[in-house]
Amino acid sequence: MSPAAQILATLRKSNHGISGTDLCGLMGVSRAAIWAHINNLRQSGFEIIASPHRGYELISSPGKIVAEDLESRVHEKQLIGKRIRVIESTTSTNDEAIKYASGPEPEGLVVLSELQTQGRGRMGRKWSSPKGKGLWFSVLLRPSLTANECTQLTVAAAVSLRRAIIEITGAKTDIKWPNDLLVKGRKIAGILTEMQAELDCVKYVIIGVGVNVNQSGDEFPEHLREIATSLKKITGVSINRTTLAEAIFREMDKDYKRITHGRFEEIAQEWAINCETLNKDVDIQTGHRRITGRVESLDEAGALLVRTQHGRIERVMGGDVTVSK
Ligand code: BT5
Repeated sequence: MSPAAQILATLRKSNHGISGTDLCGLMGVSRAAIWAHINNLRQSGFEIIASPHRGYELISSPGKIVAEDLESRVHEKQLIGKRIRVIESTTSTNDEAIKYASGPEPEGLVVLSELQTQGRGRMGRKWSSPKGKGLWFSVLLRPSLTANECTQLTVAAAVSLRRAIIEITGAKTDIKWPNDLLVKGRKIAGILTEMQAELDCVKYVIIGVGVNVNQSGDEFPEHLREIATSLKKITGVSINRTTLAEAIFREMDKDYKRITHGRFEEIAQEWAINCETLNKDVDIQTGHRRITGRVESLDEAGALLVRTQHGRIERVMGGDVTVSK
């Protein structure tokens, strides 16, 4: 953890303030160094007061996302979020994460941007990512999975996101296989999994996550107004994005560990309970094929098992699902 993140974590724990001397002792640095870090944090928008009796106190955090703030909230045993990069603007956080993935960067890195100028969905579709209104981030993973098994990671991200959203906002979302979270049929979050694999050996996987947090109705582009929604629209209040991101990273970390310990079955069960696609008649466009049938279950790799009109089971690894009315 960086010194600034350490200071924030300590201030948050000490409800009644902490003296400069105690902070120096805890961190093993000089008073001047503490002073410099506190001043930098103030410049980033943290309100920190210093008084002779109570020492330093954290009064409020800025509305924007600050890497040190997020870092200070990540548990030391957590892999996802161990390193966090926050940028003001980029084409797509998946592009940024891919750059790191091509180097020696270990797994667990999160790249988050306040604005994406070319946020993307699957198959070249666009993802609207207005400045400061949502969580637009990508997680770098290097799992020991086959390329096919990586569907598990998308399924896992959906259940992690769902849990974190309920915990922080109370909003209940439905999962639409493989990568959508919906509220009353409107999309509130999407996941884009991209990977690099050679001979079925996965070099890296990037899990890109977009969550609509604080857009009001007219802040969505016209073509999305009827099909998208945000947590603010659902709950009627603005949501603290840092608190939500903290919960999402924690829940994603739990599910990633379940997968790496061979416990995907638990995720599949949770998915089944919350999935709007299960036991429904569907139409699936996958590549050039169209499959019509009833969704029966998810298999151990995260693929959808669909019983067609002819009674056959089709295994679907990816595609666009339309639930028949
Ligand atoms: C997705 O694709 O749902 C994946 C979205 C992933 C976005 C994240 S943000 C961080 C990371 N960096 C990126 O560049 N991407 C990831 P798909 O299932 O193909 O859905 C795309 C469709 O969703 C579009 O064609 C629109 O109809 C709709 N859409 C676009 N922006 C939206 C938004 N903000 N909210 C809800 N729906 C949206």
